Amino acid sequence: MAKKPAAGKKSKAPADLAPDTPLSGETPRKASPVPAHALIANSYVEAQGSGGETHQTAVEGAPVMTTQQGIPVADDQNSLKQGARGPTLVEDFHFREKLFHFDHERIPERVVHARGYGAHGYFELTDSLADITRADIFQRVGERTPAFVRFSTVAGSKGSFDLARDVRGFAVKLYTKEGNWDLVGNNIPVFFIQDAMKFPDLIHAAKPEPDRMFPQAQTAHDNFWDFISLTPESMHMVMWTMSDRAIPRSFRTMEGFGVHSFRFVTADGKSTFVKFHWKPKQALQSVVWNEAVKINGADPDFHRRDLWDAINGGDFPEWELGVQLFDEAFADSFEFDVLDATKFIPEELVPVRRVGRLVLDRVVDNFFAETEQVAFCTQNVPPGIDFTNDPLLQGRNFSYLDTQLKRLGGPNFTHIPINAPKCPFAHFQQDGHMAMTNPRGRVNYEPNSWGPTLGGPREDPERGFSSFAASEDGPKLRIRPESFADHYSQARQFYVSQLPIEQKHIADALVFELSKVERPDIRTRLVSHLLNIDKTMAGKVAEGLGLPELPAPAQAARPTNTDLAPSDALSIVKNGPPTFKGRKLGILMSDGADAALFNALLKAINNVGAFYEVIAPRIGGVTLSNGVKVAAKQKIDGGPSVLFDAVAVLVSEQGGPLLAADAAAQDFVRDAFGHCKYIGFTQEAKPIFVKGGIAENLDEACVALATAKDTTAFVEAIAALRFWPRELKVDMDAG
Ligand code: HDE
Repeated sequence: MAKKPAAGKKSKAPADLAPDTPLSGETPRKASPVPAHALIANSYVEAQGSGGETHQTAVEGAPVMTTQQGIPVADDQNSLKQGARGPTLVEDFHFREKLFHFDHERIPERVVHARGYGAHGYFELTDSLADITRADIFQRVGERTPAFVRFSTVAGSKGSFDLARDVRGFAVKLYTKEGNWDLVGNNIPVFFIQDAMKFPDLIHAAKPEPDRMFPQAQTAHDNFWDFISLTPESMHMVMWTMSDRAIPRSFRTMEGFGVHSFRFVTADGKSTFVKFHWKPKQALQSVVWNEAVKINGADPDFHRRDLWDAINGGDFPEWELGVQLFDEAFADSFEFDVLDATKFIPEELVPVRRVGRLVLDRVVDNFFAETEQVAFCTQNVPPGIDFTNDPLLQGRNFSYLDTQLKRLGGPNFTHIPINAPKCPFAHFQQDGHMAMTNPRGRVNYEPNSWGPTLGGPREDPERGFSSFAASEDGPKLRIRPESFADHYSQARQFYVSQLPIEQKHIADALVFELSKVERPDIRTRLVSHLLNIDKTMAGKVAEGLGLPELPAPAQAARPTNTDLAPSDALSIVKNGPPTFKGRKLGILMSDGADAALFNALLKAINNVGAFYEVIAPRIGGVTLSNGVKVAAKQKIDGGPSVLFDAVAVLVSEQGGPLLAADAAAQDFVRDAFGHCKYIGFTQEAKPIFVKGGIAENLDEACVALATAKDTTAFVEAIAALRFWPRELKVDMDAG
């Protein structure tokens, strides 16, 4: 046996980190209550110490570490052994407890929407709906209801990257005074399928293929497009997921939708149909595909970091709650079935009435306890809100409760603080794994004869939830209604509502995805559906795929209605922000950069409520022309331009050629240009543009910065976010 060095010597425990000030964004740890006796300094001398003994002492002011049972821990560095080099003893309960707990740290990730990020906030009512619903949350203008929101991607696993091309979950838990209301929506108002029966197939097809377990978090593979091309009802949703809606710039810049038609119900039982919308105050914004691919490498946590930074920076994300209200008469006259989740109701037909605002103002204290353990259930609705017969919603009402049992391990997940109602609650459900709030007293059943004080909670026919008294009749059938049969008209309506640049992105995305599909027949089959949506688009996709000839259009159960009016609300670019507020400018700098210009730029950025980051050759920062040192947020190769909404290059005469030789700096300007971003620059930046291959093509969105006035004009201009005409010049798919 090899002789172990330093036998009998105890290795030093790592120094305790006890920073006085937490690092940015860190919440100071709350001390857990420890018994006073535990605060005695715990020091010991080694059994076999022969010089160099380590005396560990308690860190003054820090809580003493204990086991889960509260027993103070003397040594968290070494397991208990028989002799310094001997076997570890089973009696070491601290060691066993630590490993046992670690071994069980994981719970099953969500089968869909595994990767997500949550934050706390509140909903504030701005317009009363008291005449339409008895729901308590909609009664009193100005009243705030606590909220927790979790955003997510659908297909990727928990550790996947944020900028997958995917639908985003937009799940809102509202802790109302009459129980929790979970509005579990998406950032797209329609869905792939009409009947919950098909959900497992859809998800199996979208997830990594089961034999090889790739590709991760991508729909660009055979199984997905095979299923989709055999499921014409998905065509409308596919238009949305191939659009830039599926690659949002931020959770803050996307809309949310309840998708299904729900019901509002008054105290006297009158029902109004309702569709829910979340409209971002930050306006709509997405990235471009080539950028998304690069963001995933540069910062896989791009969306969660953005939300964390915005909230901690005091720029609280906000959405307005909008409702589309309609009655049976509208439902009967509408061209599509309001129970069909592959259809939406254009805002031009039924206006979106804004009735409240959702503000996210607090990040979580602990990701696992809150974001991972939050359990949304579509069936959580308070009195005044009710379901419709949408077969997707009906299926979801079963699935969500069921999935929480598996994920959280027992029926008492409502005892976890993030899931518990914040209003009084009382019932006779008891026991089970990890019960925390069993009912008190002798009585755990009803009816009982113990009277109002001892007898526990009783039902209240007045206040209690009562379902809308819909009358249903008919034979039992496994069938889709005729009224669900049109699969292409709204897909077309969505497509024709887009600006040409947005239509180009849809066709490009289809070409990209289908080019990853190995079986030519699947590619062709999908194009046969596109022909029923828009012939020009289908032609472009076919050309992009190199199809020898166009297939015949897919057989359609209903002919495409080409007369549906385009809707401006469906375009992202038409609904962009009026200013650069809440966006981020990346400033690439070198030593000697013009101090006056830099300060003017910062002032202009601050004036509009935007953010900036300095990117420099060294993380230590740069020294400006006036000798002032500026810290960098990113070293050049860690801060590529894809992370920013616009960029500026402020370099000195020496800095220009220096950075021009750096591949990361070349990429910085080349990508900013290729992604149609606005670029502000000092003349000294020209060598970088030359090496980046863009010097010859500078256009009006490449803005020279010489004076303070230039910086104000630049910050005004960048509110446009992109200069799209450039794309037609730099993209070989353009035409
Ligand atoms: Fe979900 N969905 N879903 N879904 N869904 C889940 O529940 C399901 C659907 C949505 O941040 C699961 O807690 C079925 C539509 C979001 O925790 C599961 C069907 C919409 C989230 C489930 C659908 C959604 C989920 C997995 C077809 C938009 C994440 C983990 C009938 C309106 C919530 C979980 C969070 C999560 C089932 C379709 C949104 C398995 C059966 C349509 C935002 O229960």
